[in-house]
Amino acid sequence: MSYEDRSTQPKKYVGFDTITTQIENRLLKRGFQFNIMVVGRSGLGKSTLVNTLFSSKLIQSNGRKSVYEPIEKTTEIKVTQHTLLENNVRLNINVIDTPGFGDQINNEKCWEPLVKYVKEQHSQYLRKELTAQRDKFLLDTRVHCILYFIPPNGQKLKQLDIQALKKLSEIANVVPIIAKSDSLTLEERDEFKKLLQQEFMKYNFNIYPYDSEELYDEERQLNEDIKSLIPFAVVGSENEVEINGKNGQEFIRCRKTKWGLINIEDVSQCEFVFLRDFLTRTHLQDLIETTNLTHYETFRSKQLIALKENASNPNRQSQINQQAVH
Ligand SMILES: Nc1nc2c(ncn2[C@@H]2O[C@H](COP(=O)(O)OP(=O)(O)OP(=O)(O)O)[C@@H](O)[C@H]2O)c(=O)[nH]1
Ligand SMILES: [Mg+2]
Repeated sequence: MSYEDRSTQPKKYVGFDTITTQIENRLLKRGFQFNIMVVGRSGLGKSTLVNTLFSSKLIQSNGRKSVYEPIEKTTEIKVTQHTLLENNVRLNINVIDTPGFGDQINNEKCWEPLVKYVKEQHSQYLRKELTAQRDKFLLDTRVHCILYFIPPNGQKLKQLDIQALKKLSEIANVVPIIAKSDSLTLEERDEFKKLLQQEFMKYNFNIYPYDSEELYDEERQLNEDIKSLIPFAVVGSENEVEINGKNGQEFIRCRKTKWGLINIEDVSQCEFVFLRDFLTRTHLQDLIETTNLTHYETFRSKQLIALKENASNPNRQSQINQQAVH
């Protein structure tokens, strides 16, 4: 509103109705930081899917420079940074790719390095927060979302996945997905989804999104809809194929097989688009906020209580630091 316009307003006009624009401008300038981790058994298409999710709008990255570079087996936790820019909104994304489970002779507790990684990021953030002269904006490396890949075998969860899902959902927002769902028929996919939803209830996993009394009615409804879709049945592909579409020649992202094309952007073929919308359109801010207000807060208060209790006993300080990552 211009100053001239204000003179015509009733006298009591203060101008705080512009607060949303002010906040928006500030947030847009700063940009958003979103950290997403992919986890699951070996060879389920984790690396492919994250590249499918974010590569199309990528303007800067320290990962692979082109889709023609082959995806290699992931052997260590690897963070790649991407910056997406859409309508002046800057989104900084860290993708944390992790080695697949289940390749070792002894696969017991193979999720432990991942739990340790998540807790370490919390611990680093807490340390930064507690320094006397902390930075104005703390670099946020906390994991905001874990995509958990489940093999498309139509069976109940195996012990390894049960343990991993349990441990990870206690400390971060976990979103399970059915990997490589092109190997299931549509009926099999629906059956499997129902079975997995029952399994999540049976084992009482804390699957994101969570129920909260603070939600507005529309948000609650949206979460109910999302819950009925989880685990999203996805297909990943980095390749684009030129087809004769409605609007002439167009490129679609798909998997080309001997018997035809799987258009991964087509919701009648897989739920990749639902997952992408959920992550980038409807729940991005909530994933970041829930990490801060729920998961990090739990970690923080545990640590601070432990610090207080042990303040009189300096010998135990080193034990606290160790507890932070176990
Ligand atoms: N059929 C099918 N194959 C897929 C899909 N996504 C990936 N693949 C293929 O599966 C193989 C493994 O893909 P990756 O993305 O390397 O799998 P990963 O989970 O990162 O593997 P690790 O790093 O070894 O754990 C590749 O040949 C991919 O082309 C999918 O949705 N459907
Ligand atoms: Mg990989």
